[in-house]
Amino acid sequence: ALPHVPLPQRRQLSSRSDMSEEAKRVAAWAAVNNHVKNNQVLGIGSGSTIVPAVHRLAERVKQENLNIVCIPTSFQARQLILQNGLSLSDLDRHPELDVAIDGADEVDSDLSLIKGGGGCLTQEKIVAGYAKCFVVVADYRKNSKNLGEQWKKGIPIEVIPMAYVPVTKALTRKFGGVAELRMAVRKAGPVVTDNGNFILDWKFDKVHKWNEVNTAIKMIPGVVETGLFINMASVVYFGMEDGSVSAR
Ligand code: ABF
Repeated sequence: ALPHVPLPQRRQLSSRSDMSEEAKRVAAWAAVNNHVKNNQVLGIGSGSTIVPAVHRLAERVKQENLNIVCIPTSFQARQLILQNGLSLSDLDRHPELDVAIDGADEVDSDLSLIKGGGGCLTQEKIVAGYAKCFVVVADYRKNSKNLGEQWKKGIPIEVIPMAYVPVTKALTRKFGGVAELRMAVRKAGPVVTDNGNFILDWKFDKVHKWNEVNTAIKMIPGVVETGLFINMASVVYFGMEDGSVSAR
């Protein structure tokens, strides 16, 4: 059984954005309180929900004098680890992780995830894939019955730059929908990932068997990784509107 650590006091919330920040915070606290133990190697995800998780982790490391090594999933995660005084390492030295904690763009009833809205899907999938336990933290807005109900921006697919046009064609010919090259703010050029690649956002037009589609997309030459995380999450903590946490 997981050790129970009480959650922080709830604050008075005024706006909707306060509410979702608080929802992220309680989910993040629940994940760190319940899954982090001494002498672990931890994967640190990307996005905004991971920020309070890293703050809570740093607090626990300090208060409880924990020996924790952190493996980042992005440049952002690396900065967060360093700024919070945590110990930074890599998969060369720690190829097996105890726990990876990360956010998601959408979570369905089978714990299938869409990730990669922040463009870090490849490193996130690698880190989660080598962790014994993959813990997802999200606010209530990410919870859906079927993939695509909440997240309207499409499934991110990381591609090798020279292949983005043929991959777009092959993807939509095979599976329908529309795939758009993700552009940087002000559309000055494409978003370039931490791995030097581009992102296609695939807006699918029907419900697929996601496991099969994920495997098939990965077979398209030029595709590096997809933002479909199927059968990977061990548990998801949703921070709810009322400040409670619901685990699935
Ligand atoms: C990462 O950050 C990504 O996979 C996902 O796209 C995003 C979630 O961000 P947030 O926590 O800000 O909603 O986890």
